[in-house]
Amino acid sequence: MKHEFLDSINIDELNQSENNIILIGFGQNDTTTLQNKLCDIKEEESSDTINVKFAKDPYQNIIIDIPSINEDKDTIVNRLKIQKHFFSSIIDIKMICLVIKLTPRYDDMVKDACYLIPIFDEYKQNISIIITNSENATKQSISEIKYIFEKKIKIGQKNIIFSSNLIGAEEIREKLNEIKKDMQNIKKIKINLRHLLNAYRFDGDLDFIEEREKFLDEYKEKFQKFKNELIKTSKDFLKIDLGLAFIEEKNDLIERFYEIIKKKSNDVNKTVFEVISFNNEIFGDFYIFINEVFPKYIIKKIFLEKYDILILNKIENS
Ligand SMILES: Nc1nc2c(ncn2[C@@H]2O[C@H](COP(=O)(O)OP(=O)(O)OP(=O)(O)O)[C@@H](O)[C@H]2O)c(=O)[nH]1
Ligand SMILES: [Mg+2]
Repeated sequence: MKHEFLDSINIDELNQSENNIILIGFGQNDTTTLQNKLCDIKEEESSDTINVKFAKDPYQNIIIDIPSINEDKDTIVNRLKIQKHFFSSIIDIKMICLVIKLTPRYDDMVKDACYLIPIFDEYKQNISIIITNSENATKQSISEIKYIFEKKIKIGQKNIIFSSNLIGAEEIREKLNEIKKDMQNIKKIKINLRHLLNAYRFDGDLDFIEEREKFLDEYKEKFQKFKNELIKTSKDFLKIDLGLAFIEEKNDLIERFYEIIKKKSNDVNKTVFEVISFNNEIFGDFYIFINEVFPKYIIKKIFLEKYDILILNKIENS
């Protein structure tokens, strides 16, 4: 495994550390500012994080700033490559910090969390939430946010930290250390790629609306056909056959859609963006069908090892 993203910290140090903490969020959620703060790094101006950045805090925690999940079409291939590469490397992770910016609408913040948490669904005990930009939060809104988050996303109030320009680094570090005590090291973290892709929430490009509609129609027709078959099928093994056939058809559809968009756009970023967004759009129905057909443990395997790899491999090879 290559680690070209490593600069300041050497690979052995990282592999041996039991104090690796990742920061991840949507674009411009102050992730880098937070890393700089925790690690006493003075940086004059902030810029888009393109690579994974490693830095150590005074307690020897390695704080890892992951490029954000954002809507910028021009950088999506690179971002996904780096994210995929990072999460398939062989390091242990102690804590996953989801970095969410304070907004007046709590439901927007909850929604962000609802997109981020499933990426790490196997490791819910290792998740904490850092609410940034919270200098204007009142005591009341802080307790409301904690309450709502706990209710809706089932992350304990203790694991929610507020951060702002006005809160000192040491205070945040202490809270992180406190939370960390109750967490077990994750050996070789494995994320849910499907949910990572799903967190890229964008609409398709107008340039490809015709192709998209055509493929959507085709998908809907196929979906209906398989649904009708499923109703007629009572034996479990036949249902599974049907599910596998549907996956094949769907992958084939995505494959063809990819080729057509690639030809038309001649731009790999645009193509990948469009394919992910199309795939996200049809995923809801698809998931319901798959859930009716396969036992739960198989579904995990399909999504992790087969289904979205198709798209991600294209990115890798682009
Ligand atoms: N008011 C306020 N502004 C902040 C705070 N933290 C960061 N900012 C500003 O928010 C902007 C985004 O900060 P970054 O830390 O670069 O955000 P990021 O999540 O790393 O962004 P990308 O890597 O580009 O996705 C910068 O202009 C920061 O100066 C904060 O606590 N309060
Ligand atoms: Mg950044």
